[in-house]
Amino acid sequence: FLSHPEDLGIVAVGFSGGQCKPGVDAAPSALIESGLLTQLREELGYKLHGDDEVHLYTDLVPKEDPPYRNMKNPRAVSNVTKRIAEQVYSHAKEGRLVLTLGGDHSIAIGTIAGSAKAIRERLGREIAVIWVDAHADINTPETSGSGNIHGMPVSFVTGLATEEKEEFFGWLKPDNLLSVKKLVYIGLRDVDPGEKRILRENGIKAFSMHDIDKHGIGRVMEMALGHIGNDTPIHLSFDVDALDPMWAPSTGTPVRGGLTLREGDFICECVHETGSLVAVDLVEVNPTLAPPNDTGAHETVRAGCSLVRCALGESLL
Ligand code: 4U7
Ligand code: MN
Ligand code: MN
Ligand code: MN
Repeated sequence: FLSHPEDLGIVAVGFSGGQCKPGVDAAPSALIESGLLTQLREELGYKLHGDDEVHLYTDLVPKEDPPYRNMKNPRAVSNVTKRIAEQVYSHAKEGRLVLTLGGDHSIAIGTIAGSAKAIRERLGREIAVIWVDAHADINTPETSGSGNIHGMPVSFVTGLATEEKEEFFGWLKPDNLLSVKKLVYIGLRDVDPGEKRILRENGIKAFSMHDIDKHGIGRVMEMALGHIGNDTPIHLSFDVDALDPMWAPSTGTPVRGGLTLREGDFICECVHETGSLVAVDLVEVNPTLAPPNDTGAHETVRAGCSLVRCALGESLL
């Protein structure tokens, strides 16, 4: 699905407005400083495209941004994700694989909107999304208990949540949307009651940690990719909190009982192996959330780098 499989578009998103804890905006710099982009260039042979800048989007964050329909920072998140959608779209339209480094998971509203539209226009195809996360992130503004938009991105990109007003995600058009039939979750273990109802009522495919314990990650990946079907462009959205806090403690909403680092890497390798990958997001790394003198932040950044390298083909022999 890529015109130039060795060309990689990079979007570095230093944005934390989809939730309340500062620090997740520092992740792209931390990942880059630990050598991620150099590794992709020198070890994996990618040609990197991008503006070599970690975007902070400060010009898009209004001074006053009171809640709307229970959403916190709604104008900021809407403005920023609209801009991210344009950035991802412009890479994907050129036939590049797109790597977005978050940022909190609200940014996936932008990444998916951008890749869905580009793949539609370029190939006349719908994308599939593999959402790897402890959480389902499919609250609507009305079902959300927290009001944090990083718990809602899937409801917006699937059109389950809608809003007319341009300044509150009204810019999302049918071209930007993902079909609920083409969505698969892996790693779920902390799903709100309202989200469970949404998953059930829409027949959304989800593999929880229970399913991984029962079948093993190998069988789960066969089933997940089988659900999507061969020959479908894949957007991988990886929330580092899918990993067990043992491997990725520095994240805003850690949940025990998660994936091992090796299981996370394996998921990414399987997605790479399909040859159908068109976009990858790595989100929710928060290098500031670790006790001082603790190795947690370093370990989390290292885990994030490993996941990205696996998705981009490091394990190929
Ligand atoms: B993340 C939560 F209530 N469901 O909506 C919510 F448990 O991107 C958590 O997956 C959302 O880290 C977590 O606030 C969002 C909560
Ligand atoms: Mn999560
Ligand atoms: Mn998430
Ligand atoms: Mn989280």
